Amino acid sequence: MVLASFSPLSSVARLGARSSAFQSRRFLAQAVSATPKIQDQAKASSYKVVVVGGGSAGLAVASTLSETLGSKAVAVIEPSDVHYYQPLWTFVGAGLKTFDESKMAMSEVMPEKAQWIKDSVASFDPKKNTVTLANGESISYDYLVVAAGIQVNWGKIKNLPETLGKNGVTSNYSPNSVEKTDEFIKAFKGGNALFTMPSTPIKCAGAPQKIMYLAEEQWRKAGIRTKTDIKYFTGLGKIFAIDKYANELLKICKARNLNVNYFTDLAEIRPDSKEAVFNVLGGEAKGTQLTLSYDFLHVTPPMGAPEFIKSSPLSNADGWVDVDKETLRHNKFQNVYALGDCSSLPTSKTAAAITSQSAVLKNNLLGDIFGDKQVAKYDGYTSCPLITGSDKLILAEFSGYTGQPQETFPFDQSKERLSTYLLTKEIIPEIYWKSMVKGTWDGPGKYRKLFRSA
Ligand code: FAD
Ligand code: UQ1
Repeated sequence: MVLASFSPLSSVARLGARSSAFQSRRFLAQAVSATPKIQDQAKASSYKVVVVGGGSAGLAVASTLSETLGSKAVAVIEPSDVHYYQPLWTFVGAGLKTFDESKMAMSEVMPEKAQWIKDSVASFDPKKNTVTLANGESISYDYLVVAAGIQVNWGKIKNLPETLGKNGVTSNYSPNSVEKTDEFIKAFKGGNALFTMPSTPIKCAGAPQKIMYLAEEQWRKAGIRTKTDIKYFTGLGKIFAIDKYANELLKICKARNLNVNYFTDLAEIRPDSKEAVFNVLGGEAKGTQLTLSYDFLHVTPPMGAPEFIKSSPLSNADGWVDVDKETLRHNKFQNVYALGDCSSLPTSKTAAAITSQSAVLKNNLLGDIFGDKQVAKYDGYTSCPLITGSDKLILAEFSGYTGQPQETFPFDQSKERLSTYLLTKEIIPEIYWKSMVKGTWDGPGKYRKLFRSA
């Protein structure tokens, strides 16, 4: 395979310089029909790099790799016609953004020089350097990047699949129900409002409580707060993993009369009696169940590693793609990398984390290809913009590896602010569409260094 001439040493540094070319490419992509990007299945079945998943992580990586390695060198295997900017769903659920603003046709965001294979991966054979598609076809690679996201296990809550989107039961975690959250919040007339967070790992661990703050604000403004009881149930023992932010969140819950319950995991919904049943996982009542009636129920379902990864040789004991936490290289198969929600990286699963992870992965993979041994290392950076009202936000930024804050700005980000709210609502989505999916945003690290050195 012929590769474009490229110096791997400066691969990540040069991403920014290419951004204007990338921006104009998006408009070009909109003008061109989607079909040429979809692989003619009869042609290539072998690629320099195969990327599994065209979500936040897959596109951030595939854009740069396909620009660098040239047409036909990179394939993205992705079954969905639509790409979602999921972080916007908290705003959509509260009626602060439209659902349409969170989505883009996959054909518009798929990198122009990448081959889009519109199918799912069914299985991996890393010893033979192949993946098998759902249609039975085999695709081979020199390098594999796994970016297939997390699996949302709706069926693990009894009756959730059939009750979702009906009679006050909703979730911001599905494109099919996120607009129902807004509808049900606005239709609510008072009573019991429950918000849940499971005991499993999830994407964006702050989202289950962000929607509670936004709903409470709306009900207060609508004058029904005094006849509304709001309870938050988490399967975990803390409201947020990092104490600096958890302490502020607890103050807010206290001031706004939001009742926080730990080690209580939603197990069942009884739609006829409008009851939610929780398993108690800790404390004196451990092993018992708690049943509460609801008038509004926002569910964050349990999540886990995708089944097709869990059952593959790529997974660790918990089912995640087993990669080195610094280099993102697979611990057993040297030509395999993973990032994002499906990876074993022991940090909080967010799009923000992927900004740093993708830069590290691209540096290291291009280093393999071009024979450069300068290894980049991921430090566990992640972020959770904790929206606490329609004009305020706590911008948690930290390393999941050290548990220490890693804040970008020269002010205390644990305090609620309008500036960080506007940044998250208006500026970061622009960065996402104009830069992150085009592979030119490697996170706010350089701004953090700039502010720290000033
Ligand atoms: P995804 O973006 O989910 O993409 C995975 C892709 O893989 C999908 O396109 C899927 O179709 C594809 N795929 C799945 N199975 C296969 C298969 N078998 N073969 C091929 N392709 C496959 N993050 C933040 O940084 N900030 C926030 O404020 C924030 N808020 C959030 C709020 C909500 C309500 C939600 C749901 C998420 C939020 N996130 C936030 C998390 C963020 O959206 C995810 O962490 C991020 O999208 C993960 O990217 P990913 O590429 O790993 O997975
Ligand atoms: C970020 O870079 C990012 O990716 C585009 C997010 O995803 C939605 C985020 O939520 C955050 C907070 C960041 C970090 C960016 C800045 C400017 C602090």
